[in-house]
Amino acid sequence: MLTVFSDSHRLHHGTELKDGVLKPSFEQPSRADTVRDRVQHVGLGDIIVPRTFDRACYVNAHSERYVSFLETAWSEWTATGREHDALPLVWPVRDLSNEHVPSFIDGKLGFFAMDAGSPITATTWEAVKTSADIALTGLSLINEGHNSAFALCRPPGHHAAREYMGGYCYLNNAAIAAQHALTQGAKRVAVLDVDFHHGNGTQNIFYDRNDVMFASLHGDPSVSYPYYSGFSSECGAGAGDGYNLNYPLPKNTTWHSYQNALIHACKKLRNFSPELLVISLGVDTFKDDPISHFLLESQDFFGMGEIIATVGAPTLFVMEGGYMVDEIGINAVNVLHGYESKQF
Ligand code: OKP
Ligand code: ZN
Repeated sequence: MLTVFSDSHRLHHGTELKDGVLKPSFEQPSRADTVRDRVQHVGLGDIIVPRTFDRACYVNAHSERYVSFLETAWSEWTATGREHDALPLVWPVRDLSNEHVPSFIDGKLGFFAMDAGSPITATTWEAVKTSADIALTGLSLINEGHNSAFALCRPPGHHAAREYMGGYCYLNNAAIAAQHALTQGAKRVAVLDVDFHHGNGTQNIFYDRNDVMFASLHGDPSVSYPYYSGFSSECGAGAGDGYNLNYPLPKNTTWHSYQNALIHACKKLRNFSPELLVISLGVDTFKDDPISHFLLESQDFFGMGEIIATVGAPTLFVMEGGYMVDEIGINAVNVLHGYESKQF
C-alpha cells in the first residue's frame, strides 16, 4: 500500500487549555512522524508527497465563507496586535444569533468553531491545506487503480463540519476526499470512522444525503467528547434518513464488544455497495491513549483491518487521532496490515 505524507504537517503545532494552563496540544507533530517511521520500518510500501488541488475541492465539503475564514484568520488576528495562537472564547449557543457573521476576528473565531481545541497559528493554514491534499492524493491513487491507499494526514479532520473547526480539526480530510469521489462521478461512497471520538464533522457534512453512508464507532457522547453528537438516534435527515449509523460504546470497551459493533457496521456498509470506502483511521481506541477511554490492544488493530476488508470496496485510509505517540505507528500500521492480509 502506498502512503501519502508531507513534512508540511510540522508547520502546525498548537496549544490547548489543560488544567487551566495553555500547554502544547496532545495533537503533536511527532504523531505523524512516528507513523511515517513505522511505515518505513515495516516496508508497507513507497511514501509519496501530495499533489496540489483546487480550492474548489475544499469548498465542496465546507462553505465558501468558512474556507475564507481559515485562509485569513491569522492575518486578521495579528492585525489586532496579537502574536499568540488564535483561539475562540465566545460562541453563539442556543438563542444567541448566528444569522450574522461578525466582522471582527474574535467574533468570527467563535462563529466558525465548536470548541477551543483548534488553535490557529501563522502556518496552520499551510499545514491544513496540505493535509486535505494528502487525502485527495490518496483518492487519486485509488482512481488510478490502486485497491487501497494510506493518507497520513495531520492535522486530523473528522470534527470539522461544513462551517466549523474543533477538536484539532480544520478541514475534514475524509469528507473532502469522499465528496471529491462523488464530484468525479461515484454514485455511492461509504465513510467508516473508527476514531475513539464521534466524527461529528463528517456526520454534519453528509447528514441529509443518501449517496454517502456514514458509520461511526465511538465513546458514548454522554461521557466522551464531543458530548453533543454521536447518539444512536442520529440516523440522518430527509433523503439521508437511514444513511447515518452511530455506535456509541461505553467507557472501557474492549476488543470483544468493539468487534461485534464493527462487524455490524461493516455489514451495513457492504449492503450499501459503495464504490469507495473511506476510513477515518483514529487509533485513540488504544488502551493507553491519554485522552480516550477504550481498551484495545495493539494486536486488535490487525483484526480491525481484517474486518474493514469485508466491506469489499477500494479503501482510502485517512489518519485521524491517536495520542499515545509511542505506539501510534504500530497501531495504525497494524490496521493496514490486517486489511492487506485479506486482499488477494
Ligand atoms: C480529536 B480526534 C482533552 C480534551 C479533549 C478534544 C479531543 C479531540 C480529539 N483533554 N479535546 O477525534 O482524535
Ligand atoms: Zn479521536
